[in-house]
Amino acid sequence: MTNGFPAGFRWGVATSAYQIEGATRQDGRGPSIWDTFAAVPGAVASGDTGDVAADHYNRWTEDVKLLAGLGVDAYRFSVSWSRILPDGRGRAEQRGIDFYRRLVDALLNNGIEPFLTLYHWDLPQALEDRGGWRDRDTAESFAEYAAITHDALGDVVRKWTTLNEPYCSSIVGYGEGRHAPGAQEGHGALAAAHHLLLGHGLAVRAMRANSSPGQEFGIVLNQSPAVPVTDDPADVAAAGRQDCLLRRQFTDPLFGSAYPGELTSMFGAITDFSFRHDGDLAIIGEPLDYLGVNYYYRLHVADAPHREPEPARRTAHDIGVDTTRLPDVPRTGMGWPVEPEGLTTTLTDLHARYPGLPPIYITENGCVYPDSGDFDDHDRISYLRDHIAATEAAATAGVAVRGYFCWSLLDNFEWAHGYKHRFGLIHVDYPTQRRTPRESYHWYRSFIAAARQSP
Ligand code: IFM
Repeated sequence: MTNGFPAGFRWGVATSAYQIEGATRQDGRGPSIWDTFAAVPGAVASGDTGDVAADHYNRWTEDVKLLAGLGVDAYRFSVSWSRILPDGRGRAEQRGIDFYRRLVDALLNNGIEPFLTLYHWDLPQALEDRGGWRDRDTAESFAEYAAITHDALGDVVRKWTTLNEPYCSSIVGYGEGRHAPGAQEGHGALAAAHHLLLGHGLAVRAMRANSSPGQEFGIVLNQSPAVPVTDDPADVAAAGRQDCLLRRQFTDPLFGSAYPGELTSMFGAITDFSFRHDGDLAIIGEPLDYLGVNYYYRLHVADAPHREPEPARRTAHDIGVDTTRLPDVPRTGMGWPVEPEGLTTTLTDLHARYPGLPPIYITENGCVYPDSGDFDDHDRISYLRDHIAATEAAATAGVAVRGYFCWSLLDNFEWAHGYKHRFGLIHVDYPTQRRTPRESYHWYRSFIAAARQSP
């Protein structure tokens, strides 16, 4: 095979704590907003919860063996804040810290580099009870948690990611209410987005102040670029609003030193942005060593009338966009359009838009298809192959891409969808917790081995 990837390119897989660990009441872990949300009737499909998930907390040694068998260079996982600080701040739980140390030690013993994410959506419930991400104090608490975790694991972990997909934690969690904490607020969602970014900047500063040479700090953003369904100016403007809410609300302050002006104008009745304080943008714009990009699909956007009668509640589902008019292309089992070229343009567009953008890792990419039951997931193999090629095309075009992480190592709790959708290279039989590598696991292993061989 030809290889357009730079030397040292990292091949990996990714997971997150709440989606795989289970053991939600073990070893002093405190409740998180996802424990609370999943217990609300109707919030998660089939009443599923993360209580057991893939029981990774108790089966991590087997999972590290599977990682080693896959031959990956790196493993991206997240730490559960409420395992380390059961009340969100204050008293630390040593048993939680010890769990992650054992995991990291085992990864390193197998030559696998740990990529640690501090926040993958599981805010301690105690902090939500005090206002959650609507509240500026939560940003300060996050920086404290980051500093404590960094103190505990900084000698063995070099890659430190603050947040995973702050769009989902803010707009989906506090605006649409499809994710924990299940709020449907306009102002609260935008305040949450700002406080997540602020917490990120404060955390980077706190960790960097205590860092050793070779440590790197970054953030992971979901990138679903918005494409207008026609060249009608109304559709083009709608795609612009969608992109502003999902992408530029985060990338502009992180890499462009300002919020997009459109963000304040497109919500009409929301006029109170006093949660943004002087000096916040300098903290948010703290230089980063890498950007993680999660790419699954493009959004196809048409103009639509506002659906909420109450303008003060306007949020993601009420910025006057319709994202249901999909093109005639193959779709995954979740109905997501398969458009690998969207990954290439996402990367080249970021590169062009933000001079000084740090190097990029593709920190998530993957898919679900109906389970055939025989572990022969050839559709997933095609999806991965085409998206890896799309990543390579961006690298060849001059984008600094440093690695690719497939989502996900194991089948897991897919948030509001529960266990229905299976993203894993490895099948998990939930009643027995038996792990069975799918064909895609074997394909990815061979692919990585061949990529390492080729010049
Ligand atoms: O499972 C999620 C993950 O937690 C965040 N990014 C998207 C994945 C698939 O929906």
